[in-house]
Amino acid sequence: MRIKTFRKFILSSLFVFILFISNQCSKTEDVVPIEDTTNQTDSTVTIYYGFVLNEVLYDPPGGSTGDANGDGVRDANDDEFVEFVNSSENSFDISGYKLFDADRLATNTPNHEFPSNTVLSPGQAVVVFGGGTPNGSFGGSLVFASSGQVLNLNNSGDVLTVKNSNDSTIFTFNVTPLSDNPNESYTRFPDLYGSFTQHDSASTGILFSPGTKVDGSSF
Ligand SMILES: [Ca+2]
Ligand SMILES: [Ca+2]
Ligand SMILES: [Ca+2]
Ligand SMILES: [Ca+2]
Repeated sequence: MRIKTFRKFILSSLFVFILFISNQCSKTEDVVPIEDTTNQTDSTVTIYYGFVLNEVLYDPPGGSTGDANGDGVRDANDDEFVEFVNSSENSFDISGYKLFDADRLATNTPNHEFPSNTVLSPGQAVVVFGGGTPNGSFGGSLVFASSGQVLNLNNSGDVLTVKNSNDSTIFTFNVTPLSDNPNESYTRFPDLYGSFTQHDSASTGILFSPGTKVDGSSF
């Protein structure tokens, strides 16, 4: 009787152990967590199942150089953009994900909401411009113009908030520590893993790279 009970105990312990292990595996098999251990500005924490904020242009350069969305017009609002990358090994559904600037967060009305059936392939980027009519290949990324209103990332300081389809905040990006009117983007360098740095210092002469790595190559 005692032996039977002991055997039962061992078997059920084994079962629980196997459940635990398989659960751990299923949690990690489809994601590549990003460890941003070298962040110097502490402006962002992006460790979210391989959905990485990689570049932010809150201050488009003046003149035609600043036409980031490629529509032939430099516009301080329309040419702003944010770039995200699916760095995981599986497709990633971002339908219903929302972007807010500080003003819009206060009223809970997103500047942009990704439409249904927005699915990022492994390694694919998605770029959201403030507005206009984006024109270009952008490294084969998904490209949107902000759906609600322009991104409205104030050069003097702002906070970008990203929420998922359940309206849970998944991360924020604080522009304020980087508010030095750079006339170029801030990008992670190295792409995906590095700290945010001004684009020109990551790739000389290139001021931004919507949809591509800093050197213009595809993700
Ligand atoms: Ca701006
Ligand atoms: Ca433009
Ligand atoms: Ca704003
Ligand atoms: Ca880029």
